Amino acid sequence: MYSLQFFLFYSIIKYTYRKVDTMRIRRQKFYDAFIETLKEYEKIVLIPHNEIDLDALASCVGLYIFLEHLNKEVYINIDETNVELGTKRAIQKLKSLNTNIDIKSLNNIEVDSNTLLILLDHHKKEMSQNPDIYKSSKNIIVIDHHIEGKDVINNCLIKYIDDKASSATEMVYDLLSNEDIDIPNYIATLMLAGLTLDTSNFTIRTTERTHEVAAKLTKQGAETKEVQYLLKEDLKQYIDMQKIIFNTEIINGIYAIAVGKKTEIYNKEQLAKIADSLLQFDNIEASFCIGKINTNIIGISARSLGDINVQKIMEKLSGGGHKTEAACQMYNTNLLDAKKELLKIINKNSKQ
Ligand SMILES: [Mn+2]
Repeated sequence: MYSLQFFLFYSIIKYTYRKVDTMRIRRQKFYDAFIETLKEYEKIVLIPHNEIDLDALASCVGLYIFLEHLNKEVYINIDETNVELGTKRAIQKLKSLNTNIDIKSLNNIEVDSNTLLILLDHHKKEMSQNPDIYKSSKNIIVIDHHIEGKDVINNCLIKYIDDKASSATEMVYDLLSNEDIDIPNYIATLMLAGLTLDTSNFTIRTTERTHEVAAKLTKQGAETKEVQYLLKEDLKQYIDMQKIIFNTEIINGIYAIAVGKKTEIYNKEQLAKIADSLLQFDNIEASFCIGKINTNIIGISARSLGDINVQKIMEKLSGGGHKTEAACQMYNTNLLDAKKELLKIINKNSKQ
């Protein structure tokens, strides 16, 4: 009995350490490669994704501070007409504080074959704020925390995708802490907002590391009241979301399926957000949000608390992802048929 207990204890310790170790080694490897690559470039443009959210902005701003510390010429490429509400507030504040963060639209930055481009919080060119930028330079680094998709950029200098990280901000924070760089108060606030947004208030994708980073940002002067202000939602969008949630059906007591309106086109993030929020209700183990993402494409976003493998369910619909986060796209069908297909798979799945 004693030796069994000892064996279990030893295995757990060994496993935990191995996990921490590989993560640490991966981070260190990226750090070394990143620093080495940076030596070859003086001018760097940071590129967030389309409809910039607070994680995309905060990771860009955090990396900006890091690169400025290394005396690089840095720009953040933002088309200010195409940003989320919280991001708009943050950019206004950054400008009023005279932080010297150089936010420029694409036609105001000279990009040539010696410019380094860094994609943050996404890994597909077509999701970038200005995909035209890739015509001028092929030197690309990707830093992202999203599950790697099929059309990821292949010929880049460094591809650092860590889907265990809560946010791109958390990944960038590692760089800053490695160099012991002081983060100005408002930027710490912005970074905490990025973490809070992507973890839906530290309820999903949150690890010990996420809490650690949040604590350190608070120590650097991040203000939770300001975070709350930045995360204030647009009431109309919220009502639209509630309307879909209102249309939720519960299957077998544990699956929640919400369906969007026939007349509305949603973006994938909206579907994901709704699936995320359905998980917070009593007894729900897995959630799905079905909606049109194009005139002839239906998207399904799936989430699970962990016991139900939504990746397997989505794979049966030619999609993919992870055990707890997955998605698929269906062509030439309608919302009703898409739901029927999904129900078939769920019913089969629960009989197994
Ligand atoms: Mn993100």
